[in-house]
Amino acid sequence: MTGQNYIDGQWRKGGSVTETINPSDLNETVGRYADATLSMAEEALDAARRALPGWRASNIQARSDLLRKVGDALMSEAQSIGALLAREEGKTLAEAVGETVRAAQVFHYYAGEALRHPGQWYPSLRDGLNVVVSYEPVGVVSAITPWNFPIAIPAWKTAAALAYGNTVVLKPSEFAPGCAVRLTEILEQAGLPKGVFNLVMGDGRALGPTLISGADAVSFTGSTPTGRKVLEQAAPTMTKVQLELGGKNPFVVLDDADLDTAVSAAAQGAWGQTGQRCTGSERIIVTRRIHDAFVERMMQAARELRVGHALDADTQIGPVATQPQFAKNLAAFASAREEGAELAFGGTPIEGRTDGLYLAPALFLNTSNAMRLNREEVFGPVGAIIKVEDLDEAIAVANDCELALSSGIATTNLSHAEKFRRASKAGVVTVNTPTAGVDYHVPFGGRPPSGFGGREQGQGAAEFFTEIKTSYVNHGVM
Ligand code: UN1
Repeated sequence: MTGQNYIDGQWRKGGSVTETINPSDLNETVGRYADATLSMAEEALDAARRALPGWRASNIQARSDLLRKVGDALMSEAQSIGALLAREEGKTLAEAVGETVRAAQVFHYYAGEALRHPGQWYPSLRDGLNVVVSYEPVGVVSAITPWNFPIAIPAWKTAAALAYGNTVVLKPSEFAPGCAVRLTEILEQAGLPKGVFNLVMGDGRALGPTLISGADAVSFTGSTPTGRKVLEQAAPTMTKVQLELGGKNPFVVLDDADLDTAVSAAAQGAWGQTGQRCTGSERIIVTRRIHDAFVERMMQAARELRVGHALDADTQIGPVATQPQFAKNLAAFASAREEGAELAFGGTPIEGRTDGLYLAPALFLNTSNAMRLNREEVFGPVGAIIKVEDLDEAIAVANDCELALSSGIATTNLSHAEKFRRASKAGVVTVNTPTAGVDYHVPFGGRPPSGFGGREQGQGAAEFFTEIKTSYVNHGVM
């Protein structure tokens, strides 16, 4: 796989080249991508700015048809894009194909939303006037995306921005830009006018400030510390900001839970997709009477999970995506043990059939919220059990955390579920289902510092990617 930057309808070489490595097999280079220079990022923003008047005025049926075509192409290429995704990022082929299908569905959804974009009419307080509230494009959008969902997140930022009449500069993660290149090829083939969508690749620290100050809006997904920097960099130009950031998500298991449901949701939440989701369940809060039975079943689930090469048919947990992340996970586990957490399973590198970043899913017991393990996001396959007495203590422990993205509960008691749902301070709450895994037609995101500046997806996207115009019209008719 090779990839270049795409600026004003032209494929462009950059200053240097970044290579990506297959985390399932460190001896395999997956892609070679041209890094954009700062002046290329500026050119991309200028191209998006020039293309804006035409795109914002474009016919909504034509816009919708184009987004549908992109969705169709993503759907028909889901196997090959999924295979590239699995090779470059390391999630299993099933997860990767599923993610590509999701990206296709997102384009189809926004093909409909482009047509279904209402405004409001109000009678005025003043005789002879009425008021029209309409929603206009924000303008030039910079989308800065992470490596963990390298096709879904570029898709849901790009499709939404385009549907509401904005132009886009996408900067994917330098660790997995391949899918963004494929998406760009598809957008080009669908006939998007030049400049409406641009791709620049490279290091976010170098390109970020330009992409933020030169855009009207920036939609960023990544860590909370980086999100804070994005917000600071957006302040002087007052660039509109949408931040989807870290999680340290609690999953509560009550005495009255159905054990199968609880174990499957907790295991999927903690270890699914190698734990590399901001919505993963890292803190598993379990009431005393079910604790031992639950732990025994979680140990069994961990033992049965097959960790291996992302492309092997029987693999359930792929490798850790990058070497720096692998080292960070091991350091976090070592520090957890130093502060007294009991490592009951995994947490150590394992051998695979190839030289990959394989890590056995980790389960810690006897942990508490006071530990760093339960305060700082670990972007890896880890669940830490916190034993509590009852629902009230579970709620207190769940909410006792700076981050507030998602939270979940396993219970068969409707009132317990409702009490938790109301008390949780997270932006997403799940009942008897994992804290990770979200629908695209409803808002997604967390409260600060897990998120800032409005939700993504569903109605959230319509709000972020538009600006309100309130028009008072004196029609003179009494
Ligand atoms: C999911 O849980 O399916 O980076 C989506 C992330 C989130 C998306 C999670 N922005 O993990």
